Amino acid sequence: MLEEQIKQVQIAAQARIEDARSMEALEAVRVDVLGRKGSLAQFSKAFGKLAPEERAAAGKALNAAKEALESAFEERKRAFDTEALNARLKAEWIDLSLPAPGPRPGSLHPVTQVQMELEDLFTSLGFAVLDGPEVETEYHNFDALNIPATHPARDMQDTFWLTGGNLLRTHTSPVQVRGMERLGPPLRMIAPGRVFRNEEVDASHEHTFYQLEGMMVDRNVSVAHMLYFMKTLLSAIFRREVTVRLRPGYFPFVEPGFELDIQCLICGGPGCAVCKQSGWVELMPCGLVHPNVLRMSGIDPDEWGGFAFGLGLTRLAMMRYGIDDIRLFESGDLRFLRQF
Ligand code: 2NL
Repeated sequence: MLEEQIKQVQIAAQARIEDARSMEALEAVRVDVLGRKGSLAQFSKAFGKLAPEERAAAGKALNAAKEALESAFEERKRAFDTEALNARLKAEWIDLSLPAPGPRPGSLHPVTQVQMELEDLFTSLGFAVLDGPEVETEYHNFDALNIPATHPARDMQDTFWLTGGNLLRTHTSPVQVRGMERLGPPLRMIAPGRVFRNEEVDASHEHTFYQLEGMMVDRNVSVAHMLYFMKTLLSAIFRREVTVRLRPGYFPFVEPGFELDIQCLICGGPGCAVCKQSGWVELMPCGLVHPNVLRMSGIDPDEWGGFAFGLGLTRLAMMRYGIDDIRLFESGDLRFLRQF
């Protein structure tokens, strides 16, 4: 019986498809069974000898076998394709999180990062960013700032004096003196940079550190303007509203002078180790520019006034990144630097 034979061939072929262990083996089965000279094709030849009603039934069986085998073949082929793809994915994957070959990319020093962020902020508020020499004259570092010759900052203990009377600047104020001389009023400027003091070095004292001073000179500048700018600045630095208070503070170049404190960001007021149980952290000396300082740099204090402030960039970086030893900043230790 032809239909029975077709069924037998189909079952045998199905088993061979299942058993095929490679794409090549599978293809060989396909040629044997479904090919032009394959076993199914042989059946068609035998159809001529059949009676018409038998032929119809046999044809139906043959088509069914062909369809079943073709889809079995396709299914097996898909399994091989998936297997091959999985093998490639396993063999050829690359870890994109690995460092690229070649020299390792560097990173900016943490103080530089804080400095650049503040430069962007002040630029957006209309301040010019000024630079100046690290070797200064006694006049620009002290006299022009109303710092009298008897002031302790002038002592050998505090200042690196150079032979010939110049010195390593002890603050970036002389950059602002030069700014006032050159720009004239009205003006808004900041002076970020490296400063030097003859300190006994320990975990919280360095001979070399970074400051950012700023100043605005215009008509009718008051403590209210100063407070507005300081609060804007501090919210940007700490990325949230901060509560501030002003205490009187003495600096020869401002009058009145203040210490600006912020409410402790760790405990929020009640007191903790960071704020030494006071609830406040001293952050920014500031004040209205002393009339003598304006006058010495060619600005008429009867017409113009200004506020000025100082900010320790190194100290700010320590607060931001939780660094507890100031000596790390100038150490050049790559294990430290690579963390930023
Ligand atoms: C500091 C810095 C302050 C200033 C710095 C300043 C500069 C000029 C005129 C007036 Cl040219 N003021 N700078 C003002 C207030 C505070 O602090 O190192 N304090 C310990």
